[in-house]
Amino acid sequence: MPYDAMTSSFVHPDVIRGQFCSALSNMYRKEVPLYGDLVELVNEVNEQVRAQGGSWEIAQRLGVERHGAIRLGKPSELAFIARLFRVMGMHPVGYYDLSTAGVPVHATAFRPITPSALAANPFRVFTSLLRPELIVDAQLRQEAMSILDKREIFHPTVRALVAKAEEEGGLDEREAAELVRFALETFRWHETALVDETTYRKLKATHPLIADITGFQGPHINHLTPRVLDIDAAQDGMVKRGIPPKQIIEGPPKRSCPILLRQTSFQALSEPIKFPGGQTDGSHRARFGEIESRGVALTRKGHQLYLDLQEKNRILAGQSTPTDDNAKHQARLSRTFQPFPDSWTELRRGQLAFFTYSLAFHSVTPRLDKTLEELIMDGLVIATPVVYEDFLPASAAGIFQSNLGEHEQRTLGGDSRQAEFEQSLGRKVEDYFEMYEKMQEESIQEVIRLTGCKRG
Ligand code: OOG
Ligand code: NI
Repeated sequence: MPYDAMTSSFVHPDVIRGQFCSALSNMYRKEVPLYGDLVELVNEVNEQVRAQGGSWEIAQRLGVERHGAIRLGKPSELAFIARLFRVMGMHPVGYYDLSTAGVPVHATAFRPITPSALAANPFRVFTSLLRPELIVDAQLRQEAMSILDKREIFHPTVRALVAKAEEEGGLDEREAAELVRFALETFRWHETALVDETTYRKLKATHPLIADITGFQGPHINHLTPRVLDIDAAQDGMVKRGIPPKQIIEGPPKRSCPILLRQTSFQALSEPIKFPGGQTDGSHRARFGEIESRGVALTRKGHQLYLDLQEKNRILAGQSTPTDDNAKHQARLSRTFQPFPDSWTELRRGQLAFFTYSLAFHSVTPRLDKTLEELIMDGLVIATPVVYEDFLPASAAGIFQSNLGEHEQRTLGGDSRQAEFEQSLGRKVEDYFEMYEKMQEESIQEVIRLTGCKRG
């Protein structure tokens, strides 16, 4: 039975996702206390912004994390996590190839897809999968794959409950609570490595990410990300609170009409680890805290303009980027982004961003002579920006790199392997452009149906 046909004796997937998100957040705050400090800072900044009159996006669901991230080792882990997340109402959206940026993984984001599910709980998980074929040393590649081959990251109770949910159409309250409890086991930190010290060092020398993915019993959650209403204030606040931020805020510059996604994080902690059999201790960097601020979703045309301007900025920055501080970077970025229209009307008329349309009043007299645009101008129809709910591969790569520290790298760059990724996943990923387009189109059709107006 499909999940949307569930009867009321089952716990709604949105509710299970909410419970999972809050359990994960509690666990992570205990595991990484600095993350708790970041959450406190975010709450302070959000309070200030709200006291000053709020932000562009409705200030709802501020207290819950927007996303987290894990890194998986083998296709069968990805296939099963897709089934687990589906029980929580999260579906794979987007394909992100990070190999072009020297990070040997590709990824998707498991997320709620309907507006009501996003409003109920927006939590999503950026999930990457190792691409072992990018490890140059054939012997080490073999070794990494055989370590992963033996690894089981899911608790048997989780496997059983996911199968049951699929067969019967859902889980009752007791089963949902058990699922959340045992699913946490997969995301927990393991202080003792899965491999001996020599192997760990070899993996790390190839790429720190390879050690992080193959060196442990499970894909520990590596960050959680609450939403902040003023990310520039939060970046400064981190410095003041002694939370070491990454060098720059990723993504577009600050604007009156925010676009896409801006993100920053504190640098991953160096944490003590042990090796099996009481061998000497080591240290490992993987876990951090991140904050994000979301703007309007861009059309393909708008997204291309965004990429072109980022590329232009990279060229303008030239050699200065590595030592650039955030203030300089943001100032340059703002200048480079001058050509990107910064009013909702221009973004809409230029078909650069997605909007949904609705009536300003409950009842309307038919407007057969008018166009949609005229009704907007008359104040009878409202155009609301659609929030970008996805990720940016270049920003993600920046987040990855800032957390790996100085490292050598013995992995290759690769070409995009979406079909292979989807084969591991067991299905195709959703195309987010198509999803936003559909939301926009459905709302236009509804306004046309209600008013009889012309499209344009
Ligand atoms: C994931 C980094 C990507 C984001 O917000 O872009 C990400 C990772 O470090 O595993 O979470
Ligand atoms: Ni993130």
